[in-house]
Amino acid sequence: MRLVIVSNRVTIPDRHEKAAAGGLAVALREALETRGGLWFGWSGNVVESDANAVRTVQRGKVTYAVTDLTEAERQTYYLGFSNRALWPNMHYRLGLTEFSRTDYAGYLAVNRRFAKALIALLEPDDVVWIHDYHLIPLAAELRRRGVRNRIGYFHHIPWPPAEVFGALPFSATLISTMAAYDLVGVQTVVDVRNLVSGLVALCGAKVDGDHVKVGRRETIVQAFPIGIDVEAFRKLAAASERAATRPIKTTKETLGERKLVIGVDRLDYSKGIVQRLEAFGQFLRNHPEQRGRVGLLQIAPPSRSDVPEYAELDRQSDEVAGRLNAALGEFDWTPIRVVKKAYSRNALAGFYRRAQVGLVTPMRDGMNLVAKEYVAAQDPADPGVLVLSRFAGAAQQMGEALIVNPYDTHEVAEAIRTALAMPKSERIRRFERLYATISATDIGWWTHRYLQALSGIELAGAESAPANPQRRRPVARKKAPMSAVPKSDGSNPAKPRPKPRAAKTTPVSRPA
Ligand code: ADQ
Repeated sequence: MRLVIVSNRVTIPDRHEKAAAGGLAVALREALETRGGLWFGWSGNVVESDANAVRTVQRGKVTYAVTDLTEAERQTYYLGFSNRALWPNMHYRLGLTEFSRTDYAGYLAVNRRFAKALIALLEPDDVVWIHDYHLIPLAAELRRRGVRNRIGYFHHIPWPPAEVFGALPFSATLISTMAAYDLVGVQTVVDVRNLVSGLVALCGAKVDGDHVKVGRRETIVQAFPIGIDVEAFRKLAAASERAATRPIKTTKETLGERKLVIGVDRLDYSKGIVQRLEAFGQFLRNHPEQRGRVGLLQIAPPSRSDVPEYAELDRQSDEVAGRLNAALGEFDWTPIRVVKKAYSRNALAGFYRRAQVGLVTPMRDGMNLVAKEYVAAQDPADPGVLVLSRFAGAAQQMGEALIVNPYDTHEVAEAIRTALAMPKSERIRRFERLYATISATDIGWWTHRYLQALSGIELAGAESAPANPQRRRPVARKKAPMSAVPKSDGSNPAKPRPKPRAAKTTPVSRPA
């Protein structure tokens, strides 16, 4: 069984590139290397016209197959519908949602083009794992062309309630394409509830446990909270104590005895960066004795700068940081430093370890890996405190953090104060529980659990067309598992597979 991963962007590693520690891309690469497989998606390149060509590159047991986008496709599929309509809608931001029919048509057209290109590469018993909101209708496009392979989807961002998702034009059509997947994974039980009730409200789905039937197709919806490579991150952070790299050495020198509060996010309005800066200002106003004794380092590399809402956020964060620094700073102390750069994982691990407070306050987030990275990087003998938004998926697993409402500036300001004053014994107690949770649900656990669930599904409702019509290979019959064709050694590995067990969800400590 070969694994095929499809994601919006594919980065082909250099031949001798050492994998960076942790990270989703690395985990998926490892899953592919273990099983052998293919990774398909956009190269990141934009061409004037005719982007149909697919380039393949072999790296060990993994084939990377990439295609370019035309400028029109980048505008409509990527910047337009994916990032100006779906992204804000799915982060509950109706006011920021910009829908256009041209963008939606472009989104569907790229999904169709990806489906056609992928079919030419598929083998009958491939297991296909599609990632994220750019590619929601991809399985439906594959099914329409007769693909019967096992296809799973993982949704990395929140799924909003039906009332919110339903405000998006064509929402019923789009959500109904979810039924083309055999397994739909989302981050939390709240997202499961929202997606399933959306399927019921918008397209009359019938629900039986985690099985959801739309018309003749049935899918399974479950929560798979994503994790990080905790052990790798812990090691990087511990090694940073000895490292003499410039950012870490300089942070040490410039901080002196001062305490550090850290925020690390892509510059994105969902991350609540502006609100966080305001909360830090509020904290300094509420507690003037803290002035000169603590600083906020906000690391926020720009992303999606071609989208107007992101350019506006960039301007706004500069404006707020400048205003607060001018109002509260001293000649020898700048309260807020905003650094708009991406750092290596080594440097990030070092920054996290030096920070007494990790301030992770998104207005809404699928999971938020920074919360987990911050905990993994702490010194177990003297750990810092995580302040975490209740609207991050991570809050459902990480109840021992100081959980806050990011819309309440005063509450966040007071949580910063509580974190800075927290006795060591309590910091250790909270840290140990958080660390145990993120270790037990790390990235290896997540990948394994998802793929196990996907390969355990008894296929149903597939049409009786060949897996790859172009190639005319033999395929399994309806309801038979894909590997039902006996192997050349005479064995038949495909006894009917059990229906997947509702995978256990991780402890839910509070609703998001
Ligand atoms: P993102 O929105 O990108 O991911 P997040 O989960 O926090 O959000 O992951 C960001 C990653 O980028 C982290 O690994 C972080 O270390 C890294 N990063 C951030 N700033 C950086 C910097 N300045 N330099 C280097 N690295 C930086 C989406 C969803 C999330 C979901 C993830 C995974 O929006 O909700 O948790 O996918 O499913």
